Amino acid sequence: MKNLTFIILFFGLIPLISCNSFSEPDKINPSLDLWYDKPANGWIEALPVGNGHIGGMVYGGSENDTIQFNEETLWTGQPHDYAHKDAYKYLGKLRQLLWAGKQEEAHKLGNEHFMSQPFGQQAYQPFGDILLTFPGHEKAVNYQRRLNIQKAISSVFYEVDGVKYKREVFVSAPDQAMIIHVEASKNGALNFVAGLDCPHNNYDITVKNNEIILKGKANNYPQKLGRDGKPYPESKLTFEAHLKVINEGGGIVEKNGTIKVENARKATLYLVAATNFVNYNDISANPTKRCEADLKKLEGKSYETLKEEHINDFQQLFNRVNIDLGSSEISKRPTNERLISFKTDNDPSLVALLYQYGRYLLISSSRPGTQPANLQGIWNNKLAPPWDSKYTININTEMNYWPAEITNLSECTAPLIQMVKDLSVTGQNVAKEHYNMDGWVAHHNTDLWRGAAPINNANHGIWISGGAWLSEHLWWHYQFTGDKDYLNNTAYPILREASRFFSEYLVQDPKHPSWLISGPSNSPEQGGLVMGPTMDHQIIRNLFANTIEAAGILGVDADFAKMLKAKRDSIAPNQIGQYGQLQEWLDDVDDPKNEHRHVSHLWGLFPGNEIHPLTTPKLADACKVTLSERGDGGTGWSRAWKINFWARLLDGDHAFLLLHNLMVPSITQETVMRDRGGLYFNLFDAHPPFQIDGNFGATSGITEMLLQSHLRDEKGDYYQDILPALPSKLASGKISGIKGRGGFEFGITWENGNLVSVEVKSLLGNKMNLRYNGKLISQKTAKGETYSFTPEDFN
Ligand code: FUC
Repeated sequence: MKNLTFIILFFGLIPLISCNSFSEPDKINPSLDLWYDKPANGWIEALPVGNGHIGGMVYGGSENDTIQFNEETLWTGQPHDYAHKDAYKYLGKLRQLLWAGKQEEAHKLGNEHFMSQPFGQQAYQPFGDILLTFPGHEKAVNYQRRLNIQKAISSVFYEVDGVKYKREVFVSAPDQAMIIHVEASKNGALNFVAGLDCPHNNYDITVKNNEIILKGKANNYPQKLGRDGKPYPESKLTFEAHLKVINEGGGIVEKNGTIKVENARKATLYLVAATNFVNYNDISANPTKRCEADLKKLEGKSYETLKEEHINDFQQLFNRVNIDLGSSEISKRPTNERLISFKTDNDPSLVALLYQYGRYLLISSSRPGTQPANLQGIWNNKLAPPWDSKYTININTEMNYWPAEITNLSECTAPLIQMVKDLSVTGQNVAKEHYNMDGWVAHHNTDLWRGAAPINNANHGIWISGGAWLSEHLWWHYQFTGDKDYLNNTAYPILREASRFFSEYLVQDPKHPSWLISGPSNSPEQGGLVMGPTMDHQIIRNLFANTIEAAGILGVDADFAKMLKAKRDSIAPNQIGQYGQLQEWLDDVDDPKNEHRHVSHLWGLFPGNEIHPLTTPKLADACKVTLSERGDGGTGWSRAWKINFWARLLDGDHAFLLLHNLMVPSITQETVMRDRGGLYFNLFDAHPPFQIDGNFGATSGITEMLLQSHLRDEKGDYYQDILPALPSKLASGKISGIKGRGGFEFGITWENGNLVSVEVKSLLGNKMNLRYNGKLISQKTAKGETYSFTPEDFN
């Protein structure tokens, strides 16, 4: 009898036990949580989640929640060759006009005969919205909304009539789906309606078997005709998403294209999405089959399993780097409040949060097999997004990938490498049609269809270094990984063919017959078409150097490399002008009052490596003059670039000033082209409007304050410069997991502005040149070994 009472009591308790299993929110971590006490007021306050394939922006409203979502391949347009047939016939004439000082005529001729067909490229598109309605929840109290960037989970907590509610949203890479989990602390208290919406003109929503199915066809490009009056190719991508709802307790009703969950305790929703896109040249996939296959893989997996798989996968990348810059009481406030008062506060953990946020955003928008992060990563809610949310490759796309190798996310570069590979094919035809030359070339933008011809307007669209700059990233990947198979099979053929183009393209400068120059081109995006902008020369010099070195490592193409070396030595050098500035153009025409956002001619300082205070002090001083003239403002990405410049000039405090200028709240949602960069409350970078490059550029810039590895000794081994530009505002801290060229991984601790200890793991067994405060430790290393040093070890 006693036993029976026990059994009855025990089993009677089980429902209560499970009721009580509702888990409370974790403690806020000021370096790893974005959090707010209100739902998002508009898209740029929503919180981003993603797996490179699907992106979501979670608004977190208690009564009405919206998750706006994207799929990486949903663009306007179709496979298309943008090259302008026989444009090359005008190349000679363009050069003659520019040499004769007839720039306007050159622009006219360029616009008539030399531009992409049509003039513009296509646009990245939003996919749809998940709409969740919780009747009566407008009364929510104790509301909290957050994004934990270490677990990559966005969540919402609140209470209504004494019942606690929780929502979690993440996008899983291993399970290729967005997962939404909703839960109440009381049995039967969960009631909501789930629906889908879509901004495109042609779509259809049906409901069956607990699934809402959205099928549609992408809208055409928002404008019918390009600037040349020619029509944009129509859109041929079709898309499909399935939202499946599984409830625990209660029931489900399908009604009017929605699913209603009644009197449940918990429910999990799965969103899968796909298009018919296979690659830039093939759109033959079946989105229905893709969605069904993705959903099938989820069958039988509990929410807990999916969550665990997601966290494990995400942390395998994210947890490689830890940063601790200290925190204080004020770091505990909501993120929007921290951002507003950052201008006066000492809140270094907000810097740490922004730093890791850049890594979070890269992992969430760029995974092997996906498209690279575009101007907005993977997050876009507009049918006509700013600059089409495409790939601007005269700074922005490259900036997206500046933090990838140095912050231990080499894998995330795979989509960029694939894009360059595609461009090396489409760009071959552009090299033929526009220049009648071999190799490949890409201009200042590209899209899903890998357009490589000059777009928009001759005055800035004819810029020939897009492919060459992207190729620098292929070389970086080798410098950091030492992967010779990759160098041989992927990188080298692309570098070689990019170099082949420029070896034919460079032309003798009539004023300095011993110089080779580029042109027609421009210094992005000002001054119009010219012959010989400085930036082109710096980029081409690096491209040739990387190609020559790669050929040497692989033991191939010795004659070709010799020819490149001779040409490289003749490329017009950097010049210092009348104000002591680095000249942006071949002629000394810089305006000291020019505050243009692009500082292209400092490419050789960063991300290039040919200018540095230690190796070329005069040129480095000239860069300082230029930077001082340009000022400490600009668009979000412009400020981010300047953080990196000042770090390379070894001026940590000035670098921090730029970081500070980037970390100002940007309140206006829609302002375009106002050089007032900053951050939105969700810490997205504001050009404005939202443009993700500034986030990535900031993460790169902070890393450059702590470690630089671009200089080399006479044998070619890299110097690892420890704390080369430490700002006084970040006087104490530690970081682990960041990487240097040559395959080294670092753990660095510093206090009161001084190094305390450094640990170096040698990943490839290369010689190590560790430098701190001008002192050097130079030694051989064994692969896999870790070496520890204190300041006293440097001499
Ligand atoms: C370039 C920049 C703009 C903007 C756009 C996407 O045109 O000059 O500022 O970032 O790319």
